[in-house]
Amino acid sequence: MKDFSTSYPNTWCPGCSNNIALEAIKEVFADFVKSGFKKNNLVAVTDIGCVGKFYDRLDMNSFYALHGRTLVTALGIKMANPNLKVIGFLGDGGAYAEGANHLIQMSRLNPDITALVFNNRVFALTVGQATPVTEVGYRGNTTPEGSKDNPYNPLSVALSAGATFIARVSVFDPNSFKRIIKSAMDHQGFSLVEIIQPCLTFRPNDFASLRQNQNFVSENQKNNYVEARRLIDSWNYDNSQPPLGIFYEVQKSTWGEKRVIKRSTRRNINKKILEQELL
Ligand SMILES: Cc1ncc(C[n+]2csc(CCOP(=O)(O)OP(=O)(O)O)c2C)c(N)n1
Ligand code: SF4
Ligand SMILES: [Mg+2]
Repeated sequence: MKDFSTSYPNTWCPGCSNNIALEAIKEVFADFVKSGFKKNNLVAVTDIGCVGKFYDRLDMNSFYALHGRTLVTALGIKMANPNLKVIGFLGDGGAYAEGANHLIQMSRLNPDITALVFNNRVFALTVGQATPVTEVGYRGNTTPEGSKDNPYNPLSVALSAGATFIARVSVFDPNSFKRIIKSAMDHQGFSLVEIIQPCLTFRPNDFASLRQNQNFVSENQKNNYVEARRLIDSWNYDNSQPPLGIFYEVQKSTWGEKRVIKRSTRRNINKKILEQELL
């Protein structure tokens, strides 16, 4: 998609699945612009990691945030200009380890921003350490005898904290990938999309198994909390195929909507300021 392409060199490993995601995301963004949304009002905020290179590869307004601090940066940008559509790009390390509390708070507060979590189940840029969603037994540089710690389920935590849109897609299924990311961007409130992807360099065996995943859920009951809980908790980041699709989507007041100050309150504040100035 020419409109969002840059001439910046591609620094991902040859064949990295981020390249597939990049092309699909460029299409989603281009469709947004075609439907009348101003390109200048789309903002990407990227975390640190291989995922951070989306900053280099997308020609659009962007901010390269600190590791684990993407979502709070995105919220700050949205606060400054509520007309912007702000999309965070995070890895599983940044979102589920360093930035875990921010993910919980965004789920709780429901600001109108989107989080795309690229989950390759490894700290890839720092050469292959286990993250909190790596399965027991994974052998990496810091776990030569196999990871010994159980993963946790961050989507389940987000649901508990009040998230209003939770989905999972595979990088190998561009059609549902594009459909679901578009729905997430259309959603009024915090939307969380986990993107399952293999890291060719540090988890090469994932490639074949993730390509075969056809474990799509029915989205007929996506506004049903109990059903969402069942679907999300049915996979605990082990070696089985994760369910894919939109698990939960409901409407609640957003962080911004709850902060529209009533005229009478504003008048009182102004009155108090004036009184203090006269003292
Ligand atoms: C606060 C902080 N902690 C640690 C690092 C080191 N660091 C840079 S990239 C990275 C790994 C990122 O992993 P992930 O978020 O999963 O992204 P991926 O590289 O897998 O796309 C780490 C730990 C850092 N830059 N800043
Ligand atoms: S280390 Fe893994 S995630 Fe990073 S660019 Fe290489 S293949 Fe892609
Ligand atoms: Mg990662």
